[in-house]
Amino acid sequence: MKCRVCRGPAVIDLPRHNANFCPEHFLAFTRRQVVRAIEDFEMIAPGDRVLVAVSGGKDSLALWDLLLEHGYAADGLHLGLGIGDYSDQSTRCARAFADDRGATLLEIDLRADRGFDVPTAAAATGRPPCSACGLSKRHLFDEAARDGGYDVVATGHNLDDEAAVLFGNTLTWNTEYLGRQVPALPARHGFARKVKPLVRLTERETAAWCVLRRIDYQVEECPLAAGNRHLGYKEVLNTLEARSPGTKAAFYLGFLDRAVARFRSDIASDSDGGLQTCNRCGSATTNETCAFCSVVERARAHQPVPVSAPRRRR
Ligand code: Q46
Ligand code: ZN
Ligand code: ZN
Repeated sequence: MKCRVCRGPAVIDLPRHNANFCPEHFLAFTRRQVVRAIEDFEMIAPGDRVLVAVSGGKDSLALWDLLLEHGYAADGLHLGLGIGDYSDQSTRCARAFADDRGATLLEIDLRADRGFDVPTAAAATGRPPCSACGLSKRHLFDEAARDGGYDVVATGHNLDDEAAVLFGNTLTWNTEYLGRQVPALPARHGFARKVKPLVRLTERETAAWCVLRRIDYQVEECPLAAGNRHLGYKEVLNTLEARSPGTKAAFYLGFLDRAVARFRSDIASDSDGGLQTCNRCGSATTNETCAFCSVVERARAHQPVPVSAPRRRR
């Protein structure tokens, strides 16, 4: 197996690009994909302060590494979700990366700082853990960006993630979500811009980036992920990709190129009409109390829920 660029020994094959790369040229390929995503969707402007959502997994650490490498003013924010050993190890990986690079890592520990954790919030509300978890992440990243004066929140969603979400939204013809599924959402209602610079890279590619850059990342799967329907969509798309390399990229990038604009008229109005200020935290909401504050209130009143041991990623 030879590198497409230099003909030296290749370490990775990328069937969708019909190419193999040596370490140096794989890293160059990865950087190009990220620069292209940032430029195509005007994700980050010169001088912007970026807050990176750092879970400690391969995607978020690869993203932070790439943004720092490109000279962006990128700080990290890590949330301690309270998911047992899985969370502890994730926090260790996030801290080790920040120490290594001399980068700024902000941290919020849900249990110590906010009086609840994800497993308890799930039990208290009777909703899937990912629902309480996603809500907490969105709220706390918005809040930290506002309080810290950041212009942009960057997340490590990759091509596999976005293709799986698109697949789900298409299966149910959720046209409003389809209209919103863009990798750069403008700032609104006091919330920072949200961007996903890794949308042109698969999770295999972000893992390879971390290995080649010697980044220690959390390899365990979240023990609460079982039952998340996006995992099923990923499996289906991986089967299609194995038979026909390039399917995932054609599906998602083709959607951005040729289809997403057709769903814009299905997006509910973005005007401030109906929005008020949460009576607990002050953020914009359609109810008296925002969804996050309501969940926190119920979770705080619930007995803490323990977590079972994590499963290793296949
Ligand atoms: S951490 Fe949270 Fe994920 Fe675990 S509970 Fe679900 S959303 S699976 S990225
Ligand atoms: Zn090469
Ligand atoms: Zn609130």
